[in-house]
Amino acid sequence: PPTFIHKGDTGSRTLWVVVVLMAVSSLAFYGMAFRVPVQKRLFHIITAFITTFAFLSYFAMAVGDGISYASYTHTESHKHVPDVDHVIYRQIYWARYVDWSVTTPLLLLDLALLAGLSGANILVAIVADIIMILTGLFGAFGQGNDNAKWGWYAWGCIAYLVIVYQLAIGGRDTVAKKDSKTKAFYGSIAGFTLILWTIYPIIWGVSEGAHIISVDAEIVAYAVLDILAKPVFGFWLLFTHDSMSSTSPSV
Ligand code: RET
Repeated sequence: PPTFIHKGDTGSRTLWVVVVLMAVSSLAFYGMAFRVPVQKRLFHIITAFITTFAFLSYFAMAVGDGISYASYTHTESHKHVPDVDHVIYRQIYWARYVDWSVTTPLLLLDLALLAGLSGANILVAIVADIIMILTGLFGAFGQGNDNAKWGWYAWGCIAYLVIVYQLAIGGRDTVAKKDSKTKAFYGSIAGFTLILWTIYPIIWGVSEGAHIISVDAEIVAYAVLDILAKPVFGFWLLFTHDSMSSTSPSV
């Protein structure tokens, strides 16, 4: 008989906590947007949209929408007995990928505008980002073929390296022409982002990928990362940006 792997109480509670945190930070970001001069408002609007999408996606997952089951076969091998194949159905929270496909490009836009990245560089980073998220989605739904699954993962990691290159090399080169405060701030917040973002494919590898950790552990791990990558990133960006006189988005 098939086995079903799904969230428990910890997962449910965690999802609701994030719903509330994303809602509260969205309201704060919209509030902050009204209080800054319109020339400074682009960062606020982008950041408020990021947590709004996250709020909607977490609301979906908390009420049980945006979730499907993907099956895989687990083969049990023992000496002297024939192998036994178990079909396992594990929950896939695909609402995440809908969220990420919109919000990670917006996060990159925040960083790109801070650094003053060119249009071409911004587009390359955003297209690589969309490829990265969609490969993760295809890999998560891989129909039991491990080679295909890790193939998708490999394409996603290559796309991620393109993003790292644009932020670390491209961003550093363009921000070098700006004032020292912006330069230092970009170094810190882009560094924070790259460290954080690198943990996502690791979590994916042990949850959707290799099915090592439970669905609850997966929900908690992504929740912690999402709170750091969206509300914490957002407050840090907006408070710092508000206190800087010279930095405004370069569009
Ligand atoms: C996947 C799997 C394929 C390979 C790579 C991935 C990277 C995902 C990242 C996600 C970042 C999400 C953020 C969400 C904000 O709340 C898709 C897991 C490289 C970097 C920042």
